[in-house]
Amino acid sequence: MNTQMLKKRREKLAKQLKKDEMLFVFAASEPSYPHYFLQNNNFLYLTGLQIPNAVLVLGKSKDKHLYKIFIERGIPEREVWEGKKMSLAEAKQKSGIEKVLYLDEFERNVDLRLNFTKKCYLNNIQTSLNSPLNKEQSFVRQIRDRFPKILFDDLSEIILPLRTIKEKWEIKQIQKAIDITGKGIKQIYKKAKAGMMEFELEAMLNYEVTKAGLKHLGFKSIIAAGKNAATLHYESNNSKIGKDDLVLLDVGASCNNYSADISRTFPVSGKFTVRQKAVYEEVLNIQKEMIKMIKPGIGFPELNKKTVELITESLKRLNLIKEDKEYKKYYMHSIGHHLGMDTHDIGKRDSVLEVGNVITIEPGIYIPEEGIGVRIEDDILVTKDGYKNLSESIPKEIEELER
Ligand SMILES: [Mn+2]
Repeated sequence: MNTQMLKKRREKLAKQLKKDEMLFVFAASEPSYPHYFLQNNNFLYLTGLQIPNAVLVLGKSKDKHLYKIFIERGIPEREVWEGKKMSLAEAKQKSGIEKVLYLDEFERNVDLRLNFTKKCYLNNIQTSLNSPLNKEQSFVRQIRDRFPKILFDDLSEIILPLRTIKEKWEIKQIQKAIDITGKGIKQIYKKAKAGMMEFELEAMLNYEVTKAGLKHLGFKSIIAAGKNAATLHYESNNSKIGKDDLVLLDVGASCNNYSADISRTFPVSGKFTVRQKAVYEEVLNIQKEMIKMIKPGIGFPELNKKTVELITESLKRLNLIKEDKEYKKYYMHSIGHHLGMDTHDIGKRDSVLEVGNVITIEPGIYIPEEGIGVRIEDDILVTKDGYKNLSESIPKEIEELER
């Protein structure tokens, strides 16, 4: 990540701030085992820094923008155990932000500005009613108690238009994540056998991904054999694969926090049954139809409507339903979502596609009573003339899957 790119992002974001507005972006906290450190995506997007606990502050007074970043101060006695903290100079050099200070100076610094601030934007302030307050929400509370006139808003309101349009560098990261995910999927196609546990397939993927140089996946893999594939977010991956099972993979490696999101469904025996093939063909045809519709200006509502029409026809051909409205029994999600640093990337569900968006197209048909679940998902870049399928090279044709 070069600092020029980071500066441009910050400037674009800052432009949306009005006079006497401030913006706080908190880095992720240090996790404890078994979790690994995963930077907050908005913080990473704006600073390029992979350090915990830091805070980016952006302010606007008159016509001037002020950028500051606060980082942890290293304590020599602890650094013997935990390793060195990032220095002020290194944080400055990596982020391109001139003013880097230590976190113990944060409150005094911010206090001065809060006195004449009208509105603050923060990340992570929208959660759910029964979850404990996170650090951003505690900070909002701290401010609100002392400066009750200040308004608050979620950062996603103003960062969303930036993050949904991918820069060249970002597309490269997504492409790399996809290609490496593809390697893993191809290994699974080759090595999967009836009698294996689903988590063995998961291990094959993890191995390929780490061997190819990516440290982790973008989300918990779904490896679902037979009837498990009809559970949409099946993540336990803990069943034995039966000899005639279809196996549904919904997986994605992560490259610099950019995630792939690929689904493939294949017969573990190397041969579809007649019924499985019929269902698979329907889903594959729908997926291809839907991908062809991708172009700037088309919206998710329109894509969803068309998908439902096509799925309804398919379900009738498969003798699963008679009435149109019954389709919900066998197809219960939407056609896709924005993809990027978050697997289900920020981007509104009713958004209209623009050049530079990356989205998933993932129709599926799930028939629990027959132990069949099929989903096929590709990652699609919206281009000036239509689209580019970034995951085209990962086999999904029937002849490619049968061996
Ligand atoms: Mn997806």
